[in-house]
Amino acid sequence: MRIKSYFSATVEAAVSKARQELGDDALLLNARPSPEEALHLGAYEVVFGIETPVVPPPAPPAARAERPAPPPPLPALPDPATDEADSLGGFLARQDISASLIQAIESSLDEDTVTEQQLARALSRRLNVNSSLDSPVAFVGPAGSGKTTLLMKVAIRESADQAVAVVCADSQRIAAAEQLRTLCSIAGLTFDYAGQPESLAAVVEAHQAAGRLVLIDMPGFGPSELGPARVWQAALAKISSLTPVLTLTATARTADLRLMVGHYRMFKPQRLAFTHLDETGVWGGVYSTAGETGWPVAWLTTGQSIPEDVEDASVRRIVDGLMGLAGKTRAAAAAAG
Ligand SMILES: Nc1nc2c(ncn2[C@@H]2O[C@H](COP(=O)(O)OP(=O)(O)OP(=O)(O)O)[C@@H](O)[C@H]2O)c(=O)[nH]1
Ligand SMILES: [Mg+2]
Repeated sequence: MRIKSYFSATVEAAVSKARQELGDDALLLNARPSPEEALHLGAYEVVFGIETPVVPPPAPPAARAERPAPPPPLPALPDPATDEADSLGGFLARQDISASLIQAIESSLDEDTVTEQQLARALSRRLNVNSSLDSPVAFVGPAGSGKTTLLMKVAIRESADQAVAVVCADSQRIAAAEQLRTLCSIAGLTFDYAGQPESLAAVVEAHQAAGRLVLIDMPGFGPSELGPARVWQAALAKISSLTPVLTLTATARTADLRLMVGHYRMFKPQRLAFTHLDETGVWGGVYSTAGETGWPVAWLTTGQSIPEDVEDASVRRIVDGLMGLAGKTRAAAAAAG
């Protein structure tokens, strides 16, 4: 599969330009506002994949020709303005996939002959998912990353199958506990507060003993709050079979997510969750963080609505995101007016 970008003032104009050149068989992989460095080419970028070379139909056999002439080689599509987007590496880089993963993916594929399915398989190989819920879960991560919202979505969904207790360990933010207590009372969930690190393990164990799945809401710690972060990490370490879920915003850049992973590694995350996927079409941060850490992705969230906007992560969904199927849907909607 070859990949080529077209830029224009509107998605429709860029798509029509691409269709004129590539025909109807070319696959629309992504449509989005142009990156800053390509804005001079047009406000929107559409990315097309061309699965099979467009070869001119063979000339009718000459009366005396004994063997058909070999098909001409695939003509190159030189376009200095879109040079970067024409390569597989350029496409992956635009998705903000980390350089080391791009290198690994490129070296496992033959760029000249690679099909969309082969690329999807190569991308899938580095992903794990796991959204099972059978031991206490603590939602850790940067301030404002969507921990509490995700916890409530998961708690309400899971409460259909088992008893759930929500434990608030957020003593940092004023009214955090009250907000969560109110949400739990509306949803009919058991709520408890463990404002002191020393009390956390006992509170969790009491709910476990009562047969409840315990979901723990942790405060977010900034880079300058390493002291309290260590204290709470030690408190979490006392809970047996705990699953810490590092909750990150999918809108952050891959490099920033890597910093967050470094910062929160002390909590020994066993899973990842990504929020705010409704606000981005770029999945490289999700992919690179999961690929580089090897931690399974548990949940993806796509909006503020509790409990609707959450889904169990699947490899297919993440790979589709990377290949631009979300963009394809948007472009189709835009083209339909
Ligand atoms: N658009 C969108 N907004 C989200 C999503 N998840 C959470 N939010 C919003 O993001 C904001 C922060 O979410 P919280 O759940 O309070 O984040 P938090 O990590 O608990 O924040 P702290 O407790 O302050 O560290 C809220 O306004 C949420 O409604 C999502 O997937 N998409
Ligand atoms: Mg919170």
